[in-house]
Amino acid sequence: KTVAIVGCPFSGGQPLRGVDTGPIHLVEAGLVEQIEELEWKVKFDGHHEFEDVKAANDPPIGILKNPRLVSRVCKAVSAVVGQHAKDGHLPLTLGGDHSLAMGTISGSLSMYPDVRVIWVDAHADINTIASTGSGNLHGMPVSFLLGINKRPPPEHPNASGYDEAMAEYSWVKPQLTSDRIVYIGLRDVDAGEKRILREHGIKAFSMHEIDKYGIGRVVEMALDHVNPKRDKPIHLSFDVDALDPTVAPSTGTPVRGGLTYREGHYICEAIHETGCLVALDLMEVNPSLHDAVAVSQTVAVGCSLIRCALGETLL
Ligand code: DIR
Ligand code: MN
Ligand code: MN
Ligand code: MN
Repeated sequence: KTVAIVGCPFSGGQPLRGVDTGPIHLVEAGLVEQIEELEWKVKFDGHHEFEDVKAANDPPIGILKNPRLVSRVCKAVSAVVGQHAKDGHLPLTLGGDHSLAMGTISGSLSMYPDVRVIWVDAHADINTIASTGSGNLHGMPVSFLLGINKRPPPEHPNASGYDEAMAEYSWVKPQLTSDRIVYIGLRDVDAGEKRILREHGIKAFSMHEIDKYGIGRVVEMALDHVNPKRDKPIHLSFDVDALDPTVAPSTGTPVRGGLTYREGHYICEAIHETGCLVALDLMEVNPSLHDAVAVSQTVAVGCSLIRCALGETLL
């Protein structure tokens, strides 16, 4: 049993600096030692350096920001995560912003073509080239993984850039299918994203369903949807902003009304219990936001979620 930590100090998928220091803070808080206590071997050779993939000239494509940088970083992350998976390790990717999941999930798919994705987030991150309002690629990774980017109409701001953007992201094999991803924790979904979720029949458990059924039943229903026999590999992509901002304040796009401390942990514990977890992402910790107390609280909860997904139990 080996966890391979992939530290990704990267912020190019969104406008706020600081999220690139998330992985450094998580490791400095003692994450490696904490995972070792759970009887995993831990492989960590320092944080990823993306200098070699930095595009010299990276003007927006339409309204997409840092499009070449995000693409190249994610492509590099995909190769690293894919290699760890092939080595038989469990890749644990520390973000960094959530655009990185294009890389991590592509990497998982290269080893496990039938991987199931559980996406825990306040946001659906499924905007397309045609639907994005912000042009921030951390709001878009799922659309590339699903291969649902259609050409926008000619009057659209991204219309003229469509071919260039699709060429830049052509390395992302659209291998994920809409029945193999499930969301938990949503509460800030753009109108265009709601349409996409409906159009593709993508299962999502928002905070409304969590209030209605409780987190226990929601996780069970989510697993029943993507993994009814509990025999398929699972990639858990956890955006720390799924948690309520009172629990995880230091993140770039906090949204009120989120998961409680226990609800977040329960998700990780229940996924561990399936025995199907093959890859884990912990994303969007931004240690430059709010005071030192908020930062250490957010970093600590990030470490704690990771430990639970890797088998820490209460008893
Ligand atoms: C919004 C916000 N849907 C966008 N997305 C965020 O920019 O596409 N994702 N914050 O994490
Ligand atoms: Mn390895
Ligand atoms: Mn996200
Ligand atoms: Mn989010």
